[in-house]
Amino acid sequence: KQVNLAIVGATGMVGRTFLKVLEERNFPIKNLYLFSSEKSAGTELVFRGKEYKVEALTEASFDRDIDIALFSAGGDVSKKFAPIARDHGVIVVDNSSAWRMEKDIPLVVPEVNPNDVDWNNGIIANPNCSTIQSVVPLVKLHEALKIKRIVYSTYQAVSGSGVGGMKDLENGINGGENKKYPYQIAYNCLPHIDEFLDNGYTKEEMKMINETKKILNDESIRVTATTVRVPVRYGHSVCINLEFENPFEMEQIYKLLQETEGVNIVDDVKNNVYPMPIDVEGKDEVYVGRIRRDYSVENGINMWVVADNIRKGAATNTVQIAELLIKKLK
Ligand code: 11C
Repeated sequence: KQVNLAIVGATGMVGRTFLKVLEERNFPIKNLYLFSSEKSAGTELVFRGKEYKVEALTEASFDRDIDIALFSAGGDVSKKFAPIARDHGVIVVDNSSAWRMEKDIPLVVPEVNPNDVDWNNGIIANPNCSTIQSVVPLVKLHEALKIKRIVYSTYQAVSGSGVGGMKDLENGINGGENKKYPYQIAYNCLPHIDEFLDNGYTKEEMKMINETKKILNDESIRVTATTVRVPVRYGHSVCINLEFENPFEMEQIYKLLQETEGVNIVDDVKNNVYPMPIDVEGKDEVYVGRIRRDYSVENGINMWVVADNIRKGAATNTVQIAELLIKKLK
């Protein structure tokens, strides 16, 4: 089935990556509509060799025959326009944090909980980038061994903060000022992603904690997180410490990870082989290495998980959700 597809936030970093991913994956599009803020309207973008003029998003934008809309224009735009689109019969796949924790809105990673798209009421949320890459390798481990506790420690790229983050890194390297971050990011690490909350955690940390439980559909898992911005352009890394209910052999862990859709194991420490952000730029899979037993607890492991935050962490996952929808529309 060919669908009429809209992209909201088409000129942003994720918006432009939507176009690339849709083209690469041969997404079946009949008509394509591109929307942005007033400021970026008029920009010309190329899709499958054809030029499209980006239109300013207004309340009338969905007065046409649109099946699916991919949103990546920030929480405020999603809060206002996703319900308008839904009321016009459009199914919205939203990359912002606006709807993720709403009870009646599914939060989907296609390799983990594909069937949750079935109970959508016109809006489906795409998780936070560091959450997406973290839960992909967990799904089979949880099914087989039951995860009791997760400790996430992240090393997140500046592209997660959009163009402003990229500029701060570049300026910092050239001795210039930072504008996006409170401190220099070049040659530094900031244990601070998004705002601090009253409980001492950042919003990014609470996203990882709450979204993980929702996607794995298990409120009993104990989760904690520390999220850190590092001077890397693309590719988030997450050190994941897991504690299981059940005992296991390490061979079983490797086998379960090998069988997990979307996971690539890159783990040969004798030859200094492990995943690195520099190697995953432009890739859609989640790369896992440094897989080893945690000897400090009875049933635990550590692993190092790297993925392109703009692709699997945002654009690719959103497009994969739209692909699931198309299968169901058939
Ligand atoms: C970062 N994870 O790296 C953030 C960016 O909730 O979609 C994505 C924020 C979100 O800064």
